[in-house]
Amino acid sequence: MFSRRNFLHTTIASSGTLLLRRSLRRQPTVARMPVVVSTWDFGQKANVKAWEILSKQGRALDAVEEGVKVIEADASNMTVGVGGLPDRDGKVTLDACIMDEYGNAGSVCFLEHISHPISVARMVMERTPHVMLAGEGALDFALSQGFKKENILTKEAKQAWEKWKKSAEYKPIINVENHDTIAMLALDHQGRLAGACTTSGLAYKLHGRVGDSPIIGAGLYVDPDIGGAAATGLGEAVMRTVGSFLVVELMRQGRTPQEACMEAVERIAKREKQPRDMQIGYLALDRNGEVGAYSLQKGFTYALQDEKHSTTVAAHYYLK
Ligand code: SD4
Repeated sequence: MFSRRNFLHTTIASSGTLLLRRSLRRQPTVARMPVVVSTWDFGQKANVKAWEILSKQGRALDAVEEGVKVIEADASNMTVGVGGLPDRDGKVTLDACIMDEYGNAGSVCFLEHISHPISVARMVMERTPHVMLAGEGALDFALSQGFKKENILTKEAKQAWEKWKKSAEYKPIINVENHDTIAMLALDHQGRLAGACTTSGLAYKLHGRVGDSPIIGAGLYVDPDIGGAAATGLGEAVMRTVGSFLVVELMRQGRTPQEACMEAVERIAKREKQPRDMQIGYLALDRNGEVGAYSLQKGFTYALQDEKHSTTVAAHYYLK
């Protein structure tokens, strides 16, 4: 029979377990304002640029845009902007989105010939009444705003595609060797939050395929009152679970950024049939500057910059 004594006992025991889980789940990366975090090791290079802005009391939105542009412009990086690997028809199609401290959002997807899709996404946010523009419409808009049409398929990316074509194995899988979308979250000295995410998506994808990265709530989400989250990895799995929105909503319900990332990854691990064939990484930053990161498999890293740290951190992961 249910008694008050049993009830107290159960409550104390389960809150003890909860506390233990919480302490195990916390990563020691509490940062002060301002702070910037971004996905993967190469995020460090992007953080340096973002920090130039944040350390001069600049706005988080400018920091994330300028930060990810460093990686978009880097032709040696084959998964973002210039130098990105093409789809299976040999076309480089880019996805990007951005959110500001008011929760405004802008996005472009399936965009060709433009080296800085993140800046086009920002203009969609600031200069149109819309959130998302796609394909030719996004290109027309970019050109109307003064962007130049460029060839962003580098010699190296073309050669890699030609080599792939010989076997033309259609296997757009992201695993531990094949990744690199840049997503960045920043909190500035005034506590303004912003996020940006930009990618060329899966290499050799079907022409027209759009991933999670430009989808508000999937690849990126910022709620100014709670925090922000971003995803990298196999976009289809992130989209099916509206991953970044989920992470932010879990934080709203009281989870730490770390707990929220873990729960979102666990959800994917449980519902995907072959989780070992993919990689997913979440990064979260709450409005107090606390950071969380977690991935499905070993190998996900993120870069963090604040007044005291400039570092890359290997995230904990689910599949051992
Ligand atoms: C996509 N999420 O297009 C992107 C790819 C990625 O690390 O994040 N790669 O599915």
